[in-house]
Amino acid sequence: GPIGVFDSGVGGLTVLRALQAQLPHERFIYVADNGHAPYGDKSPEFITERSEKIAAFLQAEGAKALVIACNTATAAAAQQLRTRWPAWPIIGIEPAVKPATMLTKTGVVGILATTNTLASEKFRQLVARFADNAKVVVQACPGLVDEIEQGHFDSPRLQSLLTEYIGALQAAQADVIVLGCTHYPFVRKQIQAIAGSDVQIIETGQAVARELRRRLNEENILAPQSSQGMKLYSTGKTVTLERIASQYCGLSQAIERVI
Ligand code: DGN
Repeated sequence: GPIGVFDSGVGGLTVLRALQAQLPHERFIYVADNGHAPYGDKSPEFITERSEKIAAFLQAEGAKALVIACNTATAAAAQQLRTRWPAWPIIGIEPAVKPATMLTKTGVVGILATTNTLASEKFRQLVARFADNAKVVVQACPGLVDEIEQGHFDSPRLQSLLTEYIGALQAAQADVIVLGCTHYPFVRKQIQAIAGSDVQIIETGQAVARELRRRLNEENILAPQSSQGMKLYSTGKTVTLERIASQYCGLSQAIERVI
């Protein structure tokens, strides 16, 4: 079977890129829940309900494993999904706090993520685990996902949001910035330009791909050489999604509207 992947919208495509690169013989099905994006300001209950619905759809499509390519949905729903499908390999994504604390020279790491991710119990526990290694400063980024979801990677609004959010982390002396939302890698260059070349930026797609490979291996369900394929679904408008998928991820197939 294929690997099911979902996000609130285009963000998970940055994870999908990494999954494809590390697992080129796998088939993938991606669901962008852009009919309900952004997740950042929705209630955890709503996000969990959407996540369950999408997971059930991917399960019905025969997905042999599930990747929650969204930090916000992982924080809100991963536990519930694992309870509902205990035998299904489910891989979530969370901000790369640990690697950041190992890289910092100032002793301060900055996390950019959605309001929901930062407010979650899961994130609180993650930070607590590395509290002895470095100081963790967080910055919620309202508005950022909306801009990226619309494909506005160079808009004045995006620039001003980034300037504000990155400025707050730098004022706190952060020298490592963690992209704690899968949408943000689309504007990594813009973030680097504002932060300056002394600041290191960390994203999580590669780590998720390694974890997925480890799980597939462990379960003995890695695909044979021959299988390959990609199916893209959307719960909302497909025009911008198609443009971003093809322009930034080399995925030029038509996107089908579902659930
Ligand atoms: N891409 C999602 C994440 O990683 O948190 C959230 C995007 C959103 O809908 N706010």
